[in-house]
Amino acid sequence: KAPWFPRQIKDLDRCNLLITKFDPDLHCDHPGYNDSEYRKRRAAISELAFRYKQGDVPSAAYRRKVYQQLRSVYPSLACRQFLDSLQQLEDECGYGGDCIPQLRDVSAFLKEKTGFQLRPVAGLLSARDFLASLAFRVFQCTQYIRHPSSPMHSPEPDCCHELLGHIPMLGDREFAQFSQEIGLASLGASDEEIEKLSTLYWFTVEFGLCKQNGEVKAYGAGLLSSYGELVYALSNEPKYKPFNPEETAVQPYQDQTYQSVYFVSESFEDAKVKLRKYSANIKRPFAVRYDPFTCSVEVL
Ligand code: H2B
Ligand code: FE
Repeated sequence: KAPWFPRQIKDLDRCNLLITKFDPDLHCDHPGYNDSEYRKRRAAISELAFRYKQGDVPSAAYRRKVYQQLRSVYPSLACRQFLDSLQQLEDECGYGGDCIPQLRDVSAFLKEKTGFQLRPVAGLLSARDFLASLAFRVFQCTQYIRHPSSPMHSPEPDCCHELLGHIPMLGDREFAQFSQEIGLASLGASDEEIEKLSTLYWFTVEFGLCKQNGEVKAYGAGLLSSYGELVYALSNEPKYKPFNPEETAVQPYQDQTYQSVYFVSESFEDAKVKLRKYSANIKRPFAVRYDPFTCSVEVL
C-alpha cells in the first residue's frame, strides 16, 4: 500500500514532520546554541508556524545584512529569469536595502505571477512533506533569520535563503512548473524514490546551473543565497556534469560544505522534459493529476 499523501491543499496541515538535524536547541555547534535570547525568539516564531492553518500568513518583521553583497554579483552570475524576477520584487515588493518584506506580500506576488504561495514552516521538514507541498504550488518558507554571528552562512534554511534564493525563481512560470512536477512525482512514492527525488531537487532547485547564451549561470537557491558558494560554483574549480536525472538522482551530496560537482542543464525546458521522463518511470500503482480549480490531487 502506498504511504499516505495529501489530496487537498488543506491536508498540508498534516505535512509537518520536522527534521531536527540543525536545531539550535539540540546542536552545540549551531551558531545560536549558546544564545538563549536567540533560541527564545526562534521558539516564538516556531510557535506561529505550528499554529498556522492553510489560508492565513502571519506577519513578522525582519532586518537583513546579506542583500547588498549578493546583489552586487547577481548581474554577472545569476540566470536571466532570476534577474527579471528580482527586479520586479525590488519594484513591487520592497526588496532591497535593509528591510525584509512580509511573507504575506511576497506570497501575494508569487500567487499572481505563477500561482505559487508560501506557508510558514518552523525549520527543516522531512523531504516527503516538503516535496508534497510543491505538488500544490505551496512553498514551505522559514521566517527566522540566521544567527548574527554568521551573517554569510546558515546551516539550515532561513529567510535570507528563501527570499533571495527561492522566491525570485518561483516567480518564473517555467521554473514553477518544474518545481510542481517534482512535487507531483513524490506523492505516494516509496522511501527510496523520495531519496532520489530529494537528490534531484538538491542538484537542480538548490544547486542547479544552466546554460544561457553560451555561458553557465546559476539558478539554484542554495547558490543564489550564498555569496561564497555562488562565486565558487562559477569559478573554474568545481567539476561540471550535464544534468541527467538517472545519474543526478544517485550522486552523493554535501550539506556541510560546498558541492564538489554541479549539474548543468541546457535550459529549464530541457530539465523539465528530462524530469518528466524520469518521473514517468517511477513505479506507482496509480497516476496523479493536479486540479488547479479545486487545488486537489486526483488519483487515477
Ligand atoms: N524543509 C524546509 N523547511 N526547507 C527546505 O528547503 C527543505 C526542507 N528542503 N526539507 C528539503 C528538505 C530538501 O532538502 C529535499 C527535498 O530533501
Ligand atoms: Fe532551499
